[in-house]
Amino acid sequence: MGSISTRLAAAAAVLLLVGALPLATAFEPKGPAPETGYRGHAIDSLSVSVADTFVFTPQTLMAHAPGDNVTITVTQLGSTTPHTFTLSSVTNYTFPSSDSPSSIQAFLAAHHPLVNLTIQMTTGFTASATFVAPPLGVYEYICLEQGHFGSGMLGFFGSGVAPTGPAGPGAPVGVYIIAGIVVSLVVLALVLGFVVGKREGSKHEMPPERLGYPEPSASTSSPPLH
Ligand SMILES: [Cu+2]
Repeated sequence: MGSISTRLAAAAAVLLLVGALPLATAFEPKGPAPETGYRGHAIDSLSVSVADTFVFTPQTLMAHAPGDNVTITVTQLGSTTPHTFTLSSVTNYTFPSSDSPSSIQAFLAAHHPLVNLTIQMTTGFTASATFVAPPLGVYEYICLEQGHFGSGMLGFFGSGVAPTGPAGPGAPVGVYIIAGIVVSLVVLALVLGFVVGKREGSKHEMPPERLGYPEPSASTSSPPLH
């Protein structure tokens, strides 16, 4: 009984850690704590990288609060694929995945983007933009190169709120949250099973020496007096 409950407790502890870790990372604001700058507004420095695939890394960014001075630097790690980093100015608006390049361009002409950087296809190329964090909400960033947005090259910038990543295989944040909840439920079930098992086990517990354990008090607490 003793060794099984110890194993159960150890398994529960490990699962609890595994379950809590993704939850903690999912809600953790990205980047270091803000410095304070002009007019007392915080300065948020954010970094994004792109490569020869259709993905922004990371796929979520966050300014600590609306009104912050935000600098975004985008770095090219690839060598064959140009990109743009285009941040929409429309609060809580998500481009439909079926949007054609011409309809996206029409939308951006009507709603001037907060940031529109061109990332050349030279390894190590960087481009950066500074802007004031917009009103509270989530803003989508996309790549305007032909076919890139359609292939899932997008992400979400939260102003004062932690954004959820895009759905799909490239965006595990939502999956982490679900996995964290499932693992936490399993841990709860294990702990409940452990408690119930211990209560039932205590009715007919064997003396420790018959299980092969020495009496703990004899070996650890008081040495023999003679
Ligand atoms: Cu692109």
